[in-house]
Parts: sequence; structure tokens; C-alpha cells
Amino acid sequence: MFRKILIANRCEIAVRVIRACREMGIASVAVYSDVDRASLHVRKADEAYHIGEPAAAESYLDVEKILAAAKKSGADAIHPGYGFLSENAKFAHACADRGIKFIGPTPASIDLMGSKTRARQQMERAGVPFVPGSVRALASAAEAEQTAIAIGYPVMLKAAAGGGGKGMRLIHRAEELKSALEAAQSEAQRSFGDSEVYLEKAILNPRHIEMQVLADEHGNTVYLGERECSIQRRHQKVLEESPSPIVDPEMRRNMGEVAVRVAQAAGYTNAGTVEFLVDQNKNFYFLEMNTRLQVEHPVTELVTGFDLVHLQIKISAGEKLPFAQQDIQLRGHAIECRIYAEDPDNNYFPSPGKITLLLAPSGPGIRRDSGMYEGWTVPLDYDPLLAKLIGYGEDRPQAISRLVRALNEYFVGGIKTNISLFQRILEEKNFQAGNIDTGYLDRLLGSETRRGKNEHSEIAALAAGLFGQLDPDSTLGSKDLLPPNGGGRVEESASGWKRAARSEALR
Ligand code: MV4
Repeated sequence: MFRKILIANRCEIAVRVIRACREMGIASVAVYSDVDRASLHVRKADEAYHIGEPAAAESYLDVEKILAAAKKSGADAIHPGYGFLSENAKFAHACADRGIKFIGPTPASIDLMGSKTRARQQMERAGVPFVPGSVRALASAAEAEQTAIAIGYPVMLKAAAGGGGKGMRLIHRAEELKSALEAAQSEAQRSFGDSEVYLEKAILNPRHIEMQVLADEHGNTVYLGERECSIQRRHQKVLEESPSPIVDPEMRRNMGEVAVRVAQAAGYTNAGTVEFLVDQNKNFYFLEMNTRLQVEHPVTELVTGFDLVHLQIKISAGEKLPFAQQDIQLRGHAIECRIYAEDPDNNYFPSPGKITLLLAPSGPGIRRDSGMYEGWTVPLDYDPLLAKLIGYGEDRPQAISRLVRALNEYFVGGIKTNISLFQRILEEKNFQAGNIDTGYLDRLLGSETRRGKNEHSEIAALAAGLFGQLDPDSTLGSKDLLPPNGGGRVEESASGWKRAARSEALR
């Protein structure tokens, strides 16, 4: 077993991994940027190393700095968490070169799943159902047109190097295809340094359901049930649950067995997630595989009773899976709410700042994975996820009522959070009936705007965003548009985050 693990991440997920290390008697090493000196993960780890400036490229994404900290600390393994370097094959490779175990799959598996077209080719060979469409780069407009006719409109153009919704285009008619193809190729080149795009049949109002898998380094692979992740906004998940309200035992077995086949076809080891799109007739199609521990892993931990981080560490240390598929039993229902530092009354713009008061919920069936504490200042430089609140119950109604109760107990003072959004979702009748798809949240939030609530502030926010976007250096600079902060000016660094949020809102 490892003696010391470096966690190449921050806040909530770093704390999660540090806890597992502590439970297993393994020393933990934190890394932190300038703005994270006082972050919770630094306080909770056994040791901590400063790795640079706030910009992720200068700290949490800097392979050499992370490896230097690993060497200095004497860590024998690195857990990458999610985001940052977690799906970077070069990093996984560099770890191996220095004799440090990367807690995750091999660089080859990461690379395979990083190319959506290569992954589709591999899944075609393995007999995995994937969304109909091309499995290779589109070479010409003529080829795109033929493929689109063969699969039938509407179709979707996607970047081979994309994923998570980036660089996607929906096309309804043949006339739109040629110009969309050119635009998608140049956008893919700009965003990913790779212009390769391919076509898929568009599944309208799909559900997004994913299957957790675990594979050891001795050829054993199991599935741990699904997570329903349809409730999302701008490709950002907001609430996830397990089991999915529409998956019955037979569908779960079919999906699980396909997910295991996906993992095996990729030579996969460690924890991974196979994403599916599910159409209105409950047909499911392989979409992509996430080669990391995911934000929403706690819902699977609650319904399986397993600790996924413990298992990741054991698998990486060469141990066999301690159970077989038939030993895995799902029990109860778990729902996760992602608590973000964002303002529900202002189009969910990021809302950084100092947490002046924190009243945290607990009690029966409540788990809270948090990276915040009272007195901490939420920095502007990273994802604004503050905490995850997970409710567990013997069934879905009990999980919901426990969460509603816990959300009522939650008070975060000094910054805005999206806590009120979850009260609305959890008490909404379509959610309660399990009628959710990937359009659910847009419909819920859109209907509110149509009713007129916040109409003026929304228009003002849009106008401000538009001005800031059109001419960020004008005398009416973006910081002039910000509300006064404690009577004073917002620091210059604040404007970058807010401007990015505005431009995101204008997409
Ligand atoms: C799709 C799709 C419909 N048809 N592909 C968005 C995220 C990325 N992982 C894939 N996505 C989609 N791909 C086909 N062929 C609809 C989406 C999609 C979506 C998927 C999962 C979760 C939320 C979503 C929201 C909008 C669109």
C-alpha cells in the first residue's frame, strides 16, 4: 500500500480524498496556489506545498510543479480528483516516468476516450450500441451530407476532441449543414487544436444517464448502478440521483453489462463512468466515457455502501476488487445538490466573496462534502462549486424530504448561492414524478422569466453583459457595471470572472 498520496486538486474533492487517506493510514499532501493558502484542503492535509499563481495553468495544471511537489514530499502516488489534470494522458504518463502511481486509468485508456471518434470505432468493434452516425472524421461537405441523409435529420455535429457539450451543433435541415460544418471545424481547431468533427443523429430531449464502473488491474470489471444526471444547465450538472426514476432492474442489468463491455474494450482500470443518452422509448446509446472520479460519485457510494476513493486507492496499489458483480446490491435512494457560489436572482452569475456566516445542515440521511468554512473567501479563479449536499433515504420521497429539510437548515452568509434553486426543483411536481430530461431545468427557469419575475434585472444583466462584451475597455468598463462591494470598488481581478460569466450567459 502507498505511504503518502499527493492530491493534485483543491477544496471539496481534495478534502474528500484526504479523508480517505486518513482512514487508510496513508499520509496526504496538499498543493495550493496563491489564492488557496487558506483553503480547507490545505488545513486538512498532513503537508502542503505552494505551487504557484492563481491561474490554473500556473498551478493546478502545471505538470512540472505538481511533480516537483510530489518528489519533495516523497509521495508515492498522486490522486488527480476531477477536472484539472485528471483526464490528461500526458500527466498520467509523466507520473509513471517518475515512478509515481497515477490513481486512475492508463494513459492509453485516457487517450482512447479523449477522442470521441476513436472511442466510437472501438465501441463499434465491441458491439456496443452508440448513437448512430459517423465513426471517423468528416472529410468533406459531401460526405457530411450523405451521412446526414443516411441517419436522418436532425443531426448533431460534434468535435472529436470535445465532450461535455463543447463544440456541439444541432442541424435541422440539409441547407444548414455545409456552413455549420465549416464553422464547427474552425471552432474545434480554435478550442481543441484539432479540427476533426463527426456526425451523430440528434436525440431530442434525451435523458442523460451514466453507469459507474470499477475495474481492477487483474481483469475484473463491475458496474455499480446508474446515476440520473439530466438536470443540468449549460452542460453544467446541478442535481444527480441514483437510482434513475426510469431505470428498472432489467434496464440496469442491460446498461451495466454494456458499460462493462465499454470498459473492457478500452482496457480500462480504476473508477470510470460510461455516459449514455436515453431516448423517449428508453433506448440507450453510448455517448462517452469519463476516465476519472466524478463530482457526483457520492450518490453511488450511498446506494452501494462502497467507498469509491478507498477502492480507487486499493486498485491502484494492485489489489483485486474485493467483491464480484453478484455481491453488489443497491439499497435506497440518494440525491446530490451541487451548491454553487452563484446568484439565482441574477441569471446565476458567479458570486464570489467572503463567507461571513455558515450554518451547515446535518441529521439523518444527510451527507455534506464541502470545501468552504466560515471566514473563508471564495476565490474568483476556479469553478464556483462550494459544496455538495447529498440526501439519502430508503426511497426517493424520503431522500427528497430529507434534502428539503436540510436545505432549509443551510445558511451561507456574505455570498449568494443557488440553494433556493434546489428547494424549487425538489418541490416541483414533474421532478417529484420523475419526469425529467435534459431540457427540464431550462423549462423550469424559462417559465419563471415568462411569468415576469426578475424581468428587469435579467434585461439589465443582459445589457451589461452585452456592453462589457462589445467593448470591455470602454470608459464603461466591466467593473463600472458591478455593484459596489462593501462600499468600495471591486478588485480588478473580479472583473475577469464576472465578464467570463456574462459572455457565457450570452452564448
Ligand atoms: C447529444 C444530444 C442529442 N443527440 N448527442 C451534451 C453534452 C455532451 N456530453 C453530449 N450532449 C448531448 N449530446 C446527440 N446525438 C444532446 C446532448 C445534450 C445533453 C447531454 C447530456 C446532458 C445534458 C445535455 C443537454 C443538452 C444536450
